[in-house]
Amino acid sequence: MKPNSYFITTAIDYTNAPPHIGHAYEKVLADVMARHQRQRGKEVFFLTGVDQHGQKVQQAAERGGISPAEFAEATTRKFVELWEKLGISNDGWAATTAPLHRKTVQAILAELHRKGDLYKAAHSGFYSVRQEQFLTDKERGPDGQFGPEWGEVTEISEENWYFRLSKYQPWLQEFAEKYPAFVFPDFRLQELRNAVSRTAGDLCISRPKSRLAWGIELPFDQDFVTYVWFDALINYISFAGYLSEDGGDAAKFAERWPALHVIGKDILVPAHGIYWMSMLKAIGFSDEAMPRFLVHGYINLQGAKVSKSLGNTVDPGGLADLYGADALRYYLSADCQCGQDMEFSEERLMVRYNSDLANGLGNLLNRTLNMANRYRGGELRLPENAPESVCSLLVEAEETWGKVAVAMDSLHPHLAVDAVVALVTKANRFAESEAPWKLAKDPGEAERLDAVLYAMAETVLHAASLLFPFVPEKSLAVAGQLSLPLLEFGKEKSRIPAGHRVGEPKPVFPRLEKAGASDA
Ligand code: ME8
Repeated sequence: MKPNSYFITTAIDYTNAPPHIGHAYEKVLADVMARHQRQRGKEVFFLTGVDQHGQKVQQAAERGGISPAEFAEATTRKFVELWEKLGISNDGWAATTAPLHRKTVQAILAELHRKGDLYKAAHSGFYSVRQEQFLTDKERGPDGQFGPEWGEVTEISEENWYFRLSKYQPWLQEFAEKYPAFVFPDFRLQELRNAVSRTAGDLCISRPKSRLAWGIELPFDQDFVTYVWFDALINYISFAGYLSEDGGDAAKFAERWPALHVIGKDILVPAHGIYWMSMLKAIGFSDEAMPRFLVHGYINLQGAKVSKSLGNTVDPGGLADLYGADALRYYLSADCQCGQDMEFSEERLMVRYNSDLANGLGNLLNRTLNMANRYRGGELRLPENAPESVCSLLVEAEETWGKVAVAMDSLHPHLAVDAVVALVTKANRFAESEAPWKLAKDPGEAERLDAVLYAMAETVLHAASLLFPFVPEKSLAVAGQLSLPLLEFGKEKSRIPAGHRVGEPKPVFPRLEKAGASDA
């Protein structure tokens, strides 16, 4: 990552089924980090998108009696609509049927073919339709059978194209030793190292058109399309300007790359950690130009992974309609330690929102504006010799910026939220102990009352600004009521000008009550 740029991607979601809460979790997580880095003044490129090719999409389309292109397009719309609803602020959109992507994939295939990294061979064996891969004895369970995770398994024999994955195994093993920080959290790196040391054989990167037509044709053999993973992984560079006749984009790619890839725990091994890393090495990326991985856990429902096939899905769009997009964003980003699994609970969503936002920031905003309007006609002023308690709250507000930055840099957004919540809690306690409603009755305390109201307003502004990446609409609503712009890193020390007049309080965070019925 270049010092002034921040390139973040998510996985691209399969378009064989509509989005679920796990997809929403990942996009919100990446969005929070992208928005935070924009506040830091970084040139952010946030890329997300959809994985439109492959057997899963072809099969789903066949079941629906429409073409794969129509099917992928219809599901893609559902993803696009959901990301709009959730305020996902992606700068790029990776849809793998786009001509630019096809061109990039074909150019890379042609290059690998030219340098002898691809070869054609016949293979017969067991094939998992669900996972779209040949299986080996390693995949058999203790009973000698292929488990249910592989779906329907059939024995087939066919010629295909292979990528010399094994050629890059020694390099990858060494790389993982030398650069342990490239995978977060640590225990996933260990998992990857183990997998690399067990890697044997090459990667089949084609499917005969007779079996699967819905993919990108190999540029050197028209009877085949590209294996969906080989195609999909390339999105991270094709939509960032890797291949472009236009020199402008190539320059942008050089500025942006390498990326931080936000992915779920199921796709580090082998797809990203082994295939993608080896592909990048094969097309000439140096060790310094290798990406980093933030590997998040799963959202579970009653302990089981959310998935359509288990029938235990929660509809993220429905939740956003019911509770508001920001309530869902807040819950997903504040209530989960990145890297760990999370048990989805509507109850928890409401508890976190009500305690941190309705009773916390909302209450602080409301009482600040009420009292500023009642006692001071809405005008704020910080007297020169402010009392110690006021100075200490203002210092705490400023120090929270550093705590948030450290938490975000160490990929712990929930700790960033904790730091802001602690600040708001302190400010509410400060309000209780200073009791401005009492100060207002004593003309001798006029200066202290000014200082207390000022410190409360300033804290609201700091907290709302720091929470902007998490709850952007709500933060803007808070700033609107203060009649002030949100603060950004580097400008966080600016003081509210003397005589500034705040607006009237209107509830920004109405308490959430159990509404029920959000199951899809
Ligand atoms: O894997 N909780 O697509 P996908 C949290 N197209 N995250 C989850 C999840 C859950 N219950 N279920 C899935 C693919 N995810 C490929 C990616 S990238 C070049 C190609 C995450 O739709 C999953 O881990 O199955 C992945 O990061 C993303 O959602 C898309 O999953």
